[in-house]
Amino acid sequence: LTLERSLKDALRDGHFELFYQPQVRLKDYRLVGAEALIRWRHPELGVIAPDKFIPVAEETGLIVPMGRWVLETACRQMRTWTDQGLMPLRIGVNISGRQFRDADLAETVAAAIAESGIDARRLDLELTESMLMADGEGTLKLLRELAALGVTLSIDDFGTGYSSLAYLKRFPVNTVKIDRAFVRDLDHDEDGRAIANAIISLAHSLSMKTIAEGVETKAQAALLARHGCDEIQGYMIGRPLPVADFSVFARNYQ
Ligand code: G
Ligand code: G
Ligand code: MN
Ligand code: NA
Repeated sequence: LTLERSLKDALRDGHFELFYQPQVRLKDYRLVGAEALIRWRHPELGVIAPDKFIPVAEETGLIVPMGRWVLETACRQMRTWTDQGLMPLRIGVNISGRQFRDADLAETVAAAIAESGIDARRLDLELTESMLMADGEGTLKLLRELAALGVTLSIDDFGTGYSSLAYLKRFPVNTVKIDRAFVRDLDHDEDGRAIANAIISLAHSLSMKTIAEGVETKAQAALLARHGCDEIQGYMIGRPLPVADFSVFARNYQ
């Protein structure tokens, strides 16, 4: 209950902040996007990671107004970077289960796009497998509604959920984000490489793009490039950074 109260106050008082983690295209290492990742800048405790408060925000429903703030802030940031002449970047925003089930999600996304005046095609919504698996018809309808706004859709942490591949082709999803567990396994053995290769091939055969998460080494990037993976994200390229640091990173990148 105290954490719930503190989260409400933090949202009201502007103590949340978005960090941005760079995403690059493997064929030429161009910076193409960034994932927005929420942080709580606590006046006494310092920066608090999302795994410490997102679950409580989910349980209490606070994730809905918090998620609206994330969408609005990410869209405004994209607009600011565009106005500053920074290269056009796509921004990925994580959507939680409760947010996805909220009746106003499409309206919230549309409002954030309209208010900021950004190109909707540069906003990517990261969904998870479990959200897509939940309820066939309602899910499909919502995904179509979101896609109709012009945004792109990704499946986050791919391979960690229900792992039913049948639904992939039913839904208007553009990108598969390969979970970092599979990227870690690339180094270990032939099986790890076979799994990553299979995910990339599957995605491509369904006309979807792939982004590998948690890429930490050049060896991992080289293996992913050999398997035809489209983009990478991870400490090898850059950690999630506060806005000012990300701006510097982006200007100095390559
Ligand atoms: O930034 P970090 O790697 O610690 O994020 C951990 C997890 O928290 C991410 O995998 C992501 O799923 C979740 N997360 C981060 N930012 C947001 C956000 O703005 N909204 C939601 N719903 N989840 C987020
Ligand atoms: O949306 P998702 O839950 O995948 O959020 C990504 C999380 O993974 C963030 O919390 C981020 O800090 C973390 N992360 C990003 N890059 C790397 C990496 O290269 N290695 C590891 N171990 N974690 C990473
Ligand atoms: Mn994500
Ligand atoms: Na992820």
